[in-house]
Amino acid sequence: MHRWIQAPLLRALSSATTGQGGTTRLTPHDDTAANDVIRVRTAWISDVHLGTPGCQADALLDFLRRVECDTLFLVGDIIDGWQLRRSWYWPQAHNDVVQKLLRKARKGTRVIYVPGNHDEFARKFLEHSFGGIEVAEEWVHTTADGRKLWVTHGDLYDGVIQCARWLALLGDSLYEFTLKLNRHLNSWRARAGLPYWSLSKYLKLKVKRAVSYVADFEAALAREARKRGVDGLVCGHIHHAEMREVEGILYCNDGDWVESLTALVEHADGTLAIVEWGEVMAGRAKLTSPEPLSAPAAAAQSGP
Ligand SMILES: [Mn+2]
Repeated sequence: MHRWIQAPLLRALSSATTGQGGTTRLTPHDDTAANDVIRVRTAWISDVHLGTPGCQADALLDFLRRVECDTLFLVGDIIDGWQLRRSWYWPQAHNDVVQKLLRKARKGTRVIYVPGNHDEFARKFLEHSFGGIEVAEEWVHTTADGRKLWVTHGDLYDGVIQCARWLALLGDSLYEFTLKLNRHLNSWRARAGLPYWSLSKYLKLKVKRAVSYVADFEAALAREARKRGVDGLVCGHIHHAEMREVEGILYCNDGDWVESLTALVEHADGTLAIVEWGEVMAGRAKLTSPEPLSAPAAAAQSGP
């Protein structure tokens, strides 16, 4: 790998595992992750892409079943209108996600839907409510410790989407192709007993970091946030969960549910955390099926 690609890639990978900005990450090692229901004050999810084969609806359903929150933000690209227009794809699990969201709204969770570019059709219904789900172009959320967070999908500050829509659509097709490749690769990896590994996430980190696309996006959003006089922002859109200071503004990206299975949550005290749900599920699988003592080790212990 070339040096100039490697350095930003390593930076990206290390910041992804350590977390920054005085915030914590919910991992399977946290006490809360082992319990059945995780209670948080607020949760943000985005880039679910219902209506596409890439959408990992089952993992999201698991998240929605286990995470209880007062307020749930749907931060755009929840339904993929771009792809549904090309070909109709709507399995039962995608219905279940919609039903689960409506049910949450009915049971007292405040659900706020901030549309993105793939579900821009929903922008026609701003200030309306569907089955208790409020639709808004953007939002300012106040955390329990009094910080103001501006909530927006982020596409309006994406140079590629704003300047060259045709390029965005081409990129979309290439992206679908790598996701398809990723599915085949991972069904092979699963058969070989290897854990899930995201090819598209890996490629995107390498390519996008190299062309400083992500950095430009983060800086543009931080500037917009400053104009609004808030302390931080929550967005999605680039399918890369992140929480760090950008130009003095707390930049939070809640990731996506096609590759990284991530969400952003706010605990009761206002602490923010990125939740890696793939890891939570893997940790739970380990907890429920403990490894039996391997034969040689058992023999050694009971030996003469
Ligand atoms: Mn988007």
